[in-house]
Amino acid sequence: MRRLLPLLFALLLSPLLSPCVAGAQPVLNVYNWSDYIDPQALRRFQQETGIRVRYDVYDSLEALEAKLSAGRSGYDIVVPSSEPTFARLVRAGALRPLDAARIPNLRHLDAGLMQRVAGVDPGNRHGAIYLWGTVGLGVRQDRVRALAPDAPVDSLDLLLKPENARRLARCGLAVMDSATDVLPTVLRWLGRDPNSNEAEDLRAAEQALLALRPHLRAIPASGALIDMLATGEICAALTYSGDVIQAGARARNGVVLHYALPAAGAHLSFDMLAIPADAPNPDAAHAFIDFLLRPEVMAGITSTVRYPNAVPASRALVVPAVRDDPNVYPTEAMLADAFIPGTPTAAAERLRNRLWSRFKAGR
Ligand code: N2P
Repeated sequence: MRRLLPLLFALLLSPLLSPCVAGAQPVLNVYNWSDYIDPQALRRFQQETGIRVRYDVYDSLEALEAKLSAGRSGYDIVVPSSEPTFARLVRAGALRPLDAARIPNLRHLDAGLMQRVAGVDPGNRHGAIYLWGTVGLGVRQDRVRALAPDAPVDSLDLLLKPENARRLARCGLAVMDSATDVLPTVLRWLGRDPNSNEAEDLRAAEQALLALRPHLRAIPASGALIDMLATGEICAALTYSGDVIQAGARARNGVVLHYALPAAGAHLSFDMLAIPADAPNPDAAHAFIDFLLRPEVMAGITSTVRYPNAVPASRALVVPAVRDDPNVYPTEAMLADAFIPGTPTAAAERLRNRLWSRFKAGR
């Protein structure tokens, strides 16, 4: 009987417990870039919907792809750049088509910007633009001027010309760790096709990177790079636009940062809200996308992370210092030569990855 008692107890209690299990709090599993949301938006979503958000972060497309390619990621929301990652996921059937009827706020999206990503997702069936941005240079202009008075403070030449890099090595130089998001900019700076799959072009990019390598203090993940810029540990770095602007806002002790858009044409990327095909909670994912696309929610996100969004109605609600910063919202003229990278062939992808390993190892 003593053995049976706990069983009896459990049986008696089960009618009481089961409604609790059936009504277990729904969970939304989000996998987003680091430093890419307004924490208040997450709190508000949880309050309004009762859905608990489990939130993980990555800071490179390589990390996101590694996680997703293993399958069964368990995520309901991912935020891949339109090319190459989102394009590959669409092609592989790894994303769930969005049910537009459940995302009425899709109507707020800028049709022209959505058209720019429709090339890899006909009819925009699998994704909505979350935020977008460019790749460029974060610079402490005062430090650079002190060490190399004749070096241009607003050009990639500052970093990629070895005679400049050599002089600036003392104040710290860095390149974010991402072959996917760095090589197009280097190829373009060299006057080559940023999407080239040719071994010869990739060799030229490798030469440029290897010439820079001895002068680099670090090749950190983009997330860590924000802190290195903010603390003044480095004085110039190649990374994402909003990360530089966030670092500038976080900076203390007299660190002043500028963002320089590459004059030869900037790498433009669109980060897409998407639902993996095997998402455990697609209902919550749809509710979350709809929530994020509310103009006032988007305004809070852009004001916090300093990346532009694709919801024009949010613009008036963004804090003025961010709304009026042309590095956050570049003008048409600034983007005239910008390019959206393509998706390399599998063979070129292997070459790019090997080249990147050699660059990191410095040989
Ligand atoms: C967030 C970086 C996201 C930009 N820290 C990638 N397009």
